[in-house]
Amino acid sequence: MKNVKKFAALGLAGIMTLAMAAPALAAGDTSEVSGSHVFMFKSVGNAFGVIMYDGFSSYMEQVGENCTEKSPAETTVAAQVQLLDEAITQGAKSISISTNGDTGFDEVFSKAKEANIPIVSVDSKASADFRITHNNQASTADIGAMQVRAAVLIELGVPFDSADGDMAATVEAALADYDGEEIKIGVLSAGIDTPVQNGWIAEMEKELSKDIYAGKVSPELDKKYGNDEAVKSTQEATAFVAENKVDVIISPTTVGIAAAGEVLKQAGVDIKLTGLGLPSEMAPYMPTSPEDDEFSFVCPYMMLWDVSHLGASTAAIQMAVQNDGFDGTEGSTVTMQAWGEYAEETFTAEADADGGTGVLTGIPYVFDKNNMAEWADKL
Ligand code: RAM
Repeated sequence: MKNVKKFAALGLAGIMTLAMAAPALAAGDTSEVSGSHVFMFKSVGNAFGVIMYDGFSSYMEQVGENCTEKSPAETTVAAQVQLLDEAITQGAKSISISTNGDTGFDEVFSKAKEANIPIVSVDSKASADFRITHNNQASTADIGAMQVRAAVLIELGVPFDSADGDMAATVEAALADYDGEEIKIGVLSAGIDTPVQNGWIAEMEKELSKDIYAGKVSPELDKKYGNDEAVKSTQEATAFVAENKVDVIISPTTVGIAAAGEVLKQAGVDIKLTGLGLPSEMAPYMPTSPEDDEFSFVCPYMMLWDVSHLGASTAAIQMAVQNDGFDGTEGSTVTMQAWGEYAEETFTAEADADGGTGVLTGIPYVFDKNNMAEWADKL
């Protein structure tokens, strides 16, 4: 498996320095921004954002550039707009952002454009009108479909390793033999307007509209929104338990899946869990040994990608803008220097459905009982 090899190389720069991650600037902090590449995640305190910034800053350090994290305390568009405005006024060199919504940024992004501050989005898109390009962590269609397949296989008691690399065929075969009640899937997402999660949910719905699911898995997803906040995500996960309407929950956010893991573990109910999680946060709810019976755990398996590399590739895109005239047009390329244990890579901007372009820099990876012990300490 190609992805295993690439992912197994993950380690040097990002992960090991996690504990040393620079503290994020609090809202209103005016230091360190001038002449610096600003990285803005959805909010501070999200481990996914911390790991991404660690990769970003490690690459920037390697190429001799300064960078700063400037993420808001609250996971809202308004809070990001305020900090963006400050970053522009303070003379940021570039802005890399994972957005909390798809509207509300136009005015501040125009201001950045006028000041010649390039905007690259990562994880959650910025408008095609203002971004140079979007750094996509893995194919949106793949992530959406894989999460549905994982949810169905888990509900049917099929271990991931029996899929032998072909989840689609395994789901089809398992459903062909299934004549039980219609399976109901719940989604515990981030914000109701968050572009990246909404993109994945649309792909989940597309997957569920395929004939193989008809009459066996409900095409309707029961959606709840935890806003990428631990407290709100816990409340929403608790509501799933109280309502007892879904068989399995997909949480396409590391904050949501960890909160749901704890709620489901405490409740001791039958509802299973999968989605996108950090192995370090999900270890208490997942099998960690090949000998484990994965179905006695809340979350038998889940997915993610190389988060540190995602941050580093974002930095590489900004450096290509700065030094190589990369403007994000379709077909233009970004060369990412050898970094950590990675050899030099080249990424190509491809047309995106929203009229802008995107650069694909990663692939989804499944964490299950066979590799969790290895990854729980690293990611
Ligand atoms: C969360 C964020 C992010 C998502 C990951 C999987 O931390 O919401 O958008 O990509 O999880």
